[in-house]
Amino acid sequence: MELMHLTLILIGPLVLFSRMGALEKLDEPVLFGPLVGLEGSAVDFFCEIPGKLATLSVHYELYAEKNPSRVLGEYSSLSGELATISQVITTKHDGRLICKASGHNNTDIESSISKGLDFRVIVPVAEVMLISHPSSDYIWEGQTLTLQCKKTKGTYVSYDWFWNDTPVQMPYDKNNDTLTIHSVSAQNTGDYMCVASNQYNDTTTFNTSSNAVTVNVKEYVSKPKISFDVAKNEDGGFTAIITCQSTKGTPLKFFTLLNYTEVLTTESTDRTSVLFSMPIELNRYMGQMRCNASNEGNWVLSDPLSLTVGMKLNQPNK
Ligand SMILES: *[C@@H]1O[C@H](CO)[C@@H](O)[C@H](O)[C@H]1NC(C)=O
Ligand SMILES: *[C@@H]1O[C@H](CO)[C@@H](O)[C@H](O)[C@H]1NC(C)=O
Ligand SMILES: *[C@@H]1O[C@H](CO)[C@@H](O)[C@H](O)[C@H]1NC(C)=O
Ligand SMILES: *[C@@H]1O[C@H](CO)[C@@H](O)[C@H](O)[C@H]1NC(C)=O
Ligand SMILES: *[C@@H]1O[C@H](CO)[C@@H](O)[C@H](O)[C@H]1NC(C)=O
Ligand SMILES: CC(=O)N[C@H]1CO[C@H](CO)[C@@H](O)[C@@H]1O
Repeated sequence: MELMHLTLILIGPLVLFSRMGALEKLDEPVLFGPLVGLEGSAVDFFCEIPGKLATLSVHYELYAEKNPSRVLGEYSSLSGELATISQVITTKHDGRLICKASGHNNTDIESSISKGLDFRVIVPVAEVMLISHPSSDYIWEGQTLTLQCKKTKGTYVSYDWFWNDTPVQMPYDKNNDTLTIHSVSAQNTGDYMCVASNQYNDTTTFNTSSNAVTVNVKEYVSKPKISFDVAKNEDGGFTAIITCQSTKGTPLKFFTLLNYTEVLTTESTDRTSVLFSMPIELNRYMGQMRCNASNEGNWVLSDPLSLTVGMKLNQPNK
């Protein structure tokens, strides 16, 4: 029993060795041809085994490395000639191509595979559309604006971005087909457009422009400043002219005059300030005036202002 076991182990490797010895392995073939092709164009790839005997018939097959179960083209070289494999280029050819050489109608010859040929298939870029996120008519300052240049067709595409017809200069993140502006400000308002392009060779390039997208950045109102002047009326009474001013903020702005919390009056304006006038009595505390500035984005209260007009009257007729 011990002995038989030992014999089997010895015989195993011997059988394997003799079978391998009977197989003739082809040398590695070399695949060559152009490195780039236009979709739909005709391209010839070539494959050969350098130094091979002319008498050996070899069958060559072209594959995409990513899909080894699908033969893209083949050629039988019966008298040692260079294998020419003609192809009409489709996106299946994009990536690493390999050539497999095997014995023509001879399974006793072990096949071999070439090194890869990195081939790029250029599909001319077409129909790009600029999509904005958020997609509303306007965006508030501080938000993130993302613009995507979405293509329908095209490979190896690069993108150029335009703002009011000039190349985008402001800081942004550019990633593939997307432009991201973090924390937009009013300066980012304008018309955006992208141009997608790809290139086949030095003279043949393709490009296509997107639609323009108008981005309107709205600003929040800044804290209003409240101040007042006093004017003397014709009838001898006095009027306080209260100014509320918010230098920043997208119109339409609303200014509300408050006596502490009580709303006295509201005005809307597309300017930076409004004037409120109010009859006052001298040497009397008229209240704690504040103004509230708002637009659709936010509202901010001013500091309070004590409205007291004391006056030493130095008029000669008094
Ligand atoms: C660009 O897009 C491709 C495909 O959509 C993706 O695989 C790749 O990760 C992207 N590149 C970056 C830097 O995000
Ligand atoms: C680029 O490709 C076009 C179309 O195939 C061809 O007519 C042209 O001669 C090529 N130009 C160069 C510089 O190879
Ligand atoms: C797009 O192509 C045209 C010619 O077809 C060229 O004049 C223009 O400069 C190209 N635009 C870009 C952004 O590459
Ligand atoms: C503001 O409120 C104070 C206290 O309630 C009051 O005395 C004053 O008359 C008010 N002023 C106006 C202008 O309404
Ligand atoms: C300020 O104005 C806004 C918008 O009109 C309003 O919602 C808010 O209550 C006001 N604030 C005060 C303190 O009156
Ligand atoms: C007899 C035999 O197997 N013939 C094959 C030789 O190879 C070609 C392809 O190159 C086949 O079409 C034949 O059937």
